Amino acid sequence: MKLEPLRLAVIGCGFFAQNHLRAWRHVRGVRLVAVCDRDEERARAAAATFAVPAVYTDAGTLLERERPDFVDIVTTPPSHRELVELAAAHGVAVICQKPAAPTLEDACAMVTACERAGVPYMVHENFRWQPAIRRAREIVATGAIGEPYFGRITFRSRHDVYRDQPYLATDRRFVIADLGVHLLDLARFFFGEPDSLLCAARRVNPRIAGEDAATILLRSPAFACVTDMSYASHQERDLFPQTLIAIEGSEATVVVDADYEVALVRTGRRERIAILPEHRPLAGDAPLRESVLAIQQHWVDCLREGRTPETSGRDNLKTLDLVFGAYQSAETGEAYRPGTLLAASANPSGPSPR
Ligand code: NAD
Ligand code: 89V
Repeated sequence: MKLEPLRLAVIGCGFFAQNHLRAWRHVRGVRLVAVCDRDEERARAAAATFAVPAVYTDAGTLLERERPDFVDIVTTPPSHRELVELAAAHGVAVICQKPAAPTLEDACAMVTACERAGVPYMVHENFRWQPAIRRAREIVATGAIGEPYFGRITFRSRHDVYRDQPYLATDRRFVIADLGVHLLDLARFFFGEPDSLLCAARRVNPRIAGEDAATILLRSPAFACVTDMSYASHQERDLFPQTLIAIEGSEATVVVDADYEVALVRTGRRERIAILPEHRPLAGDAPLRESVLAIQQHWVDCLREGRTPETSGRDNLKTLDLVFGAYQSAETGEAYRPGTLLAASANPSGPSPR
């Protein structure tokens, strides 16, 4: 039986939405029926480029008139809560860009709104959908490296990220919230939940408001994982936007090296792992773009099959807890016990995490 395509609308047509819009053309089982941006020119430009029939400047009006099966929210974080709650109030499923919200209370409220309304909700956390990273995770799952006990997940650059995303220069909290959220999700993807976190962070670039370098150590009895990030690093070759990974196990190490090379390393030996050329319409594009297509397809497949997506709103609360815990640890100099802030945010009578 041929299923009708799911009708979707994209809200927010700025910088990163171009990647979403481009990817939606290749996702199986969807039809893009409308775009919306407060900035009408941006919405119109997106509609023209991607042949979208309807244009809105107000998300509420779009939801009333179009009644889509789901919306894809690609606005900046301060608007996420309002838009996710609006979708939930209309009984519309929702996928929302990272970081889900500027506070844990907002993120919890978004999950609650969607759960109460019975609508699926996923955070667009795309780094784990990069083909090389996915392949490395599969290798760990085969047992080829033995028992994983150490990880290093690193993203260091001096790329002028502020050119395309100027709000990052003025956000009081920058690199942990914007980029660290990806790396902390990857740490959870490879290792599961830590029981302790320690963070050091600093601002190197004096022209921005927030921190642009951070190192976070996650620990549990089973593993230690270091995630480190920077937009201030002088390097001979800048690898933006690549994430380098090493997962050490009792039998071998799996790495994602420069230029997305996946390899299995044993003392004195390196076995390159090819990433199979499956049917990947955006293959050859920047793997970040490919990861956008992969996560969007995952979301649609989950909606159709009634499955919970990997980075559901509820799952993503654990990643955000680590983000806010990292800020707390950096500010206090003390280790953070994961789950503490989340418990306080989910229970408003508890101590405020703000
Ligand atoms: P942007 O400022 O370029 O675009 C956001 C757009 O949303 C703007 O055009 C703005 O007018 C519109 N908007 C804001 N509030 C709105 C509302 N209530 N209704 C309708 N439109 C509204 O921002 P961006 O750089 O594209 O970032 C968007 C999101 O994407 C952020 O959450 C950012 O963190 C994320 N992002 C993710 C990745 C990734 O790899 N996953 C990369 C870059 C950005
Ligand atoms: O997610 C983001 O905001 C991306 C990146 C991590 C590459 O900075 O722009």
